[in-house]
Amino acid sequence: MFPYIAEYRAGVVTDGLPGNGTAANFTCDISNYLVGLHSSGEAFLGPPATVSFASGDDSATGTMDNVPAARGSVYTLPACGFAVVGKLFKGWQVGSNTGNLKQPGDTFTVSGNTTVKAVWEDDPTTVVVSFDACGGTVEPAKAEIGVGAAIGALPTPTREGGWVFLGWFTEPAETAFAAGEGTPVTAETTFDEDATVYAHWRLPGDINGDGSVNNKDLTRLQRYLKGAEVEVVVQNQDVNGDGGVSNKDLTRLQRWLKGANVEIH
Ligand SMILES: [Ca+2]
Ligand SMILES: [Ca+2]
Repeated sequence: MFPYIAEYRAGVVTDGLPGNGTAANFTCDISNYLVGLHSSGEAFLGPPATVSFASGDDSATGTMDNVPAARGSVYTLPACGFAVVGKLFKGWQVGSNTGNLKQPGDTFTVSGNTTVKAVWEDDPTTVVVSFDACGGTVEPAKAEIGVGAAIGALPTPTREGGWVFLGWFTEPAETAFAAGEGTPVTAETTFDEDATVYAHWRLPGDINGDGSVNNKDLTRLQRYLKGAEVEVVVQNQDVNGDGGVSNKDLTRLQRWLKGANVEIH
């Protein structure tokens, strides 16, 4: 790499006094070198290094660009451009120095390529509710609310393949037959600690609850309508959406399976 040859000279003065002042007073006239500020405030030319930023948390959002800096220069730490739901920014860890967190506006001397990592602490006044879409997708996947506060507006997940969202619940649905059962989560639900809530889904026409719609569902509905003791997904029986369960639903499902231009509910 570059030999460490900082030049304690004025560089090429474009404005202001040589030797002291800000780096903006100087122009680099050596290829690949950068203008930096020595801790004394004197500008100099030095070989380049990179200051890069790490979020410090897998769930962080935001990005921060790498910053080129002259090796040996004093670098002033910026504000944190990352955010983590439910956590507060505690400070910057410079390199491997875990014992001495620095704050935005603090400085360090760039001795080489340096990673500056954000350090976080739990926000004691908030809880994080995670949304598990259970086969679907949802945005945002987390909400931060005050301890004991109502969660308010809930996100609506989506799922490919015709699945219909039944709502958020405190437990996942064990099977299609259990979807919609359990304790629902509403805008008024409050949380005293971090929690995960789960999407429940149903698939219109999936009478036997096996996750697909085919002739087996037709047979199952037929048997059910004849009074046989068979298990059916209650929410999926009213295939034509008229509010009742009858042979009309059987006909509707049959036509849908044959590719007719009809809707199933
Ligand atoms: Ca099925
Ligand atoms: Ca019906």
